[in-house]
Amino acid sequence: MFIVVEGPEGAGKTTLVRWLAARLLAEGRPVVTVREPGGTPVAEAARKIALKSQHDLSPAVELFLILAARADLVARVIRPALAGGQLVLADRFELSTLCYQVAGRGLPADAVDAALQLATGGLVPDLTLVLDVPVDVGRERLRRARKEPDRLERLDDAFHRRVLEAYRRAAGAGVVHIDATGSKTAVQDAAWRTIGAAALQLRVGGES
Ligand code: T5A
Repeated sequence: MFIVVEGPEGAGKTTLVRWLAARLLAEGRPVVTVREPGGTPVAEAARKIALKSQHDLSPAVELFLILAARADLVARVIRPALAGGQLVLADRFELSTLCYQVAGRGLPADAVDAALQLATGGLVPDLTLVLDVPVDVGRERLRRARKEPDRLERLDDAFHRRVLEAYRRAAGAGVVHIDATGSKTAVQDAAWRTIGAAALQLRVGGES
């Protein structure tokens, strides 16, 4: 099973991914956890440029850095883990690119779709949990956490509202929206219930 946690800045993705990994492990279900962009030496190098570069990067350069990171991560970590029957839990994946680089940066959707296909070979998550928080709530959480803002986090509220609206429009097989304005426990409970239901559906689908 391939599970992705998505959402805008400060939605609580990393917090939830860590909790889910620990809970799954406690239930005897080891999990391979990845965060995007990153997760291999090449992907970490691309991440550093995409998020920390002091140079001016065009939206296309940003896209190709992120997709280079994803192509390497998919080939070296995600596909081998899934092929070995392991559960993979990702902090961001393809939906981030559609929300940040297409909706946020304004790159053309068709061209980005084609590039995504090339980068992932068409790998689609079984379940995508989209954590929903308003832009100001996410920003306030990151401010309190004293996280050093990266290139994208420093962009204005209009950019981040476009990203959020794109997340809110996300739909399709396996996409589930979770209100992430509540407590960590409330978000964890909602995510855990959703994963349980999705796992059951996959099992039933696999047997029929
Ligand atoms: N990017 C990435 C693209 O542009 N395109 C792409 O295709 C991809 C894959 C990655 C950046 O890359 C961009 C998007 C991003 O700008 P990152 O540093 O890896 O950046 O971090 P993000 O994924 O952006 O994660 P954030 O730093 O925004 O935060 P999270 O992971 O959503 O939130 P988290 O868990 O770190 O929590 C933040 C704080 O809130 C608290 C936590 O304790 C923490 O202090 N918190 C809560 N507080 C109250 N209630 C809750 N329910 C809470 N949940 C967490």
